[in-house]
Amino acid sequence: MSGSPWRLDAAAAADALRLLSAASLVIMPTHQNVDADGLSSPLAMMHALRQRGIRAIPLVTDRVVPANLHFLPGIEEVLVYGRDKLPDYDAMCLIDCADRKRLDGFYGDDPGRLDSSVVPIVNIDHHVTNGLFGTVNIVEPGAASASEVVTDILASWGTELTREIAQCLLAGIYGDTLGLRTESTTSRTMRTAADLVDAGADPTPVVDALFRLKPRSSVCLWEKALQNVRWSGSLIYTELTPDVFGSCGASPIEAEGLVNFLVGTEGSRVAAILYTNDDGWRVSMRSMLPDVDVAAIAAEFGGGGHPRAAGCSIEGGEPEREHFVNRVAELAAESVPAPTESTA
Ligand SMILES: [Mn+2]
Repeated sequence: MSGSPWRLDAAAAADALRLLSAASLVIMPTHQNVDADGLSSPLAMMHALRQRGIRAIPLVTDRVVPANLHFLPGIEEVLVYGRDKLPDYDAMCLIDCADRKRLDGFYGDDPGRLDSSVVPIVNIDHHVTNGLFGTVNIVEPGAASASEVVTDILASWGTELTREIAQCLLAGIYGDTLGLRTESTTSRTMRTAADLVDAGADPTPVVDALFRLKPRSSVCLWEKALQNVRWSGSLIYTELTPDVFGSCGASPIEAEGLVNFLVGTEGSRVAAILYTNDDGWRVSMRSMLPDVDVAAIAAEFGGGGHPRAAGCSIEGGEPEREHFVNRVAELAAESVPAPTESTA
């Protein structure tokens, strides 16, 4: 458990409230492939601003409200870009979005929408890479989730922490920390979660929706992926073809937890999933060991990422794939300490 302590910039939070209070409608577009934190945090903000008579609406930018987030209080008020009519808005609040380009079509169709000199933007986030594109920026990389930052902002505003707000914020924290289990989880994160439970949030539906309930297609996909597990040295890997996804009726997102499942296998130093495509394979890699840097391994194949999670692509066929798995095994091999020099 690590993570630097952080303290909310109360002056920026006050600026954000002034900006939002002046608006007649605040739109809150979410990042593409929206997850629990990305949707829960604007929903909590919607409920909170309503207490002050400010209208704010979350907008899912890439066409789908994920089925596992339907339990969030207020989800029926969320608009979907391209499906629902875009209302007239005069302020924007982006939460959990490090990059304007991650707003999918909402940005792509008209980048001018994200010009803060045209429409004022409140930018609330916890990604260290945030572009600080807002009129007001509240970015706290020490926070494990945007929902944690929003919890503090609402407290600084004197917002009444209702059960529905607490439920949204707890879902966001659990989503980004995998239920308070990631390295980014701090004691502060846990205290915030405890405060939300005290305010009426119920962890059970959050845990069920985010970590337990799954479609039958996921079990089909995992069954086939696990039957096909192979090793190269300490690399454990499996391949998933479009045929497998098709025969199970599964979407790519359903394979996402699989590499994290494999990485905990005894005797493995690196885990990978190879997704077959027209050019070869897209690879997702993980390691749990401090002496293995999968970002460096991925970089050798033109990819990148973080030391514990990275990805790359392999172009070609069987020989290229064999070279890849052998090379990863070589790079991940336990380093042998250099022999001490003998003067005898
Ligand atoms: Mn987040």
